[in-house]
Amino acid sequence: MEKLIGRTRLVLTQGDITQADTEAIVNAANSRLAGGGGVDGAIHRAGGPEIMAECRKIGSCPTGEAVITNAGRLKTKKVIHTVGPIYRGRPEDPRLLANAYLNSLDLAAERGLRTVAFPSLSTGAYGYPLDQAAKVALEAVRQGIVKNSDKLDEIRFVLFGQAAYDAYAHALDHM
Ligand code: AR6
Repeated sequence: MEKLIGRTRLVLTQGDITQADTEAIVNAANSRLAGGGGVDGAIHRAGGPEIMAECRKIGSCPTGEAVITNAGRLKTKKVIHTVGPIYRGRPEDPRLLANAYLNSLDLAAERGLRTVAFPSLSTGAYGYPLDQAAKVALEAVRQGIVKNSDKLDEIRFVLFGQAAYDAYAHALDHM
């Protein structure tokens, strides 16, 4: 599924983000940049130890912000590590989740990375309900594209499994 926002394509796909051939991929990291399970584990396994070595040098990343490293053995050029909120049903959860997408897109645009793949941040270990997260994610990405118009060619969501794909497809239909 695909939608054009200005001259930027917003694309929904299903698959494994470690295989993405975009110029940057986004990692669902934790604030200590310490690695873990889910997307984070998959990216470090597939990319090799170079990525963690850079994460150690950077040290940490507050919730909602983003940092960038090289991509080791991955096809992509750079990995943007961002930290979504651990879902607790607080009023600030949507803002923190939106910030993670917006700051990742700002960083990509600033570095001249024109194609970016995102996983569904916060919806695994961090427990954010998929339907709510999909709405926040797509609205934030729309805003980020508008803000960085002419600097981004394609923003792709690489969704893991049918349920995640369906939630994002539904949210995009209603956007
Ligand atoms: N490609 C794309 N999506 C994936 C992949 C993959 N290879 N693997 C899992 N997903 P999660 P979070 C989906 O838990 O909720 C880590 O331990 C998954 O199905 O990766 O932000 C970190 O170190 C889910 O829909 O990230 C943090 O401590 C989505 O990616 C914490 O988990 C996000 O799930 C971050 O939790």
